[in-house]
Amino acid sequence: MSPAVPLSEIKVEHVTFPAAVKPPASNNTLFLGGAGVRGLEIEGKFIKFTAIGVYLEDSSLQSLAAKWKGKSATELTDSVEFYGDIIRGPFEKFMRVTMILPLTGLQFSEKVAENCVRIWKSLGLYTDAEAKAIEKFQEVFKEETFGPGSSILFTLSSHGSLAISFSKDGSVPETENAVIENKLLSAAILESMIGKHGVSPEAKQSLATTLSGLLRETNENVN
Ligand code: HCC
Repeated sequence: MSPAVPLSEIKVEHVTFPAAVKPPASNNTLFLGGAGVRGLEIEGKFIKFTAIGVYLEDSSLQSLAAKWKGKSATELTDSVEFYGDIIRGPFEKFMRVTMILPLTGLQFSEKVAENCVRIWKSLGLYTDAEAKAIEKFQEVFKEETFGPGSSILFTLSSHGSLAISFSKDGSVPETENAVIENKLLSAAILESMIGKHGVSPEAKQSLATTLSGLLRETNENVN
């Protein structure tokens, strides 16, 4: 099942997310599910740090249709379970995080690691394997710096491996910089973006709007 409506790019601040992308470490073209800003409240001011785009494999629609077809964007936005089904669904996901402000690899990876560990602990899932995976994750970012417009790319395979790539602009490189084989880490990174306490409520909202529409369009096309 393919997205049956013409998809469009999404602009977040000055950052453009194209409607479709072929991620590194994947042979598929994924569609843009949603995008939004990730900001932080600093001294009473909302500072926009990054723009996050979430892409999904076409087969996600088939996978999500049974439970979520016919739901409004608002119903989807309000459902923790809906985002859980995206996060843990058996299809590829790809996320592009593009800098609005400069960040060091250390700053970025510490924030992500903090969120992942919090998620695991809340689920009672934090074992040695995850501690090692997050250590490896932080290692990958240690020497990197990210100027405005540069991107961090995450490809989550359907079996749960995580490919990490870097790009100096919005472009998507052919090959990945590192692969970490840890399904819980893959899930936690996406969860930290669009899960219950996800860092980008705007991306969550955008996903719900896109998917509500796309799932509606699948009505006539189910096998
Ligand atoms: C995630 C994915 C992306 C971010 C995140 C968690 C992110 C980080 C921005 O936090 C950021 C902003 C200010 C800092 C450090 C990081 O975009 O000092 O799962």
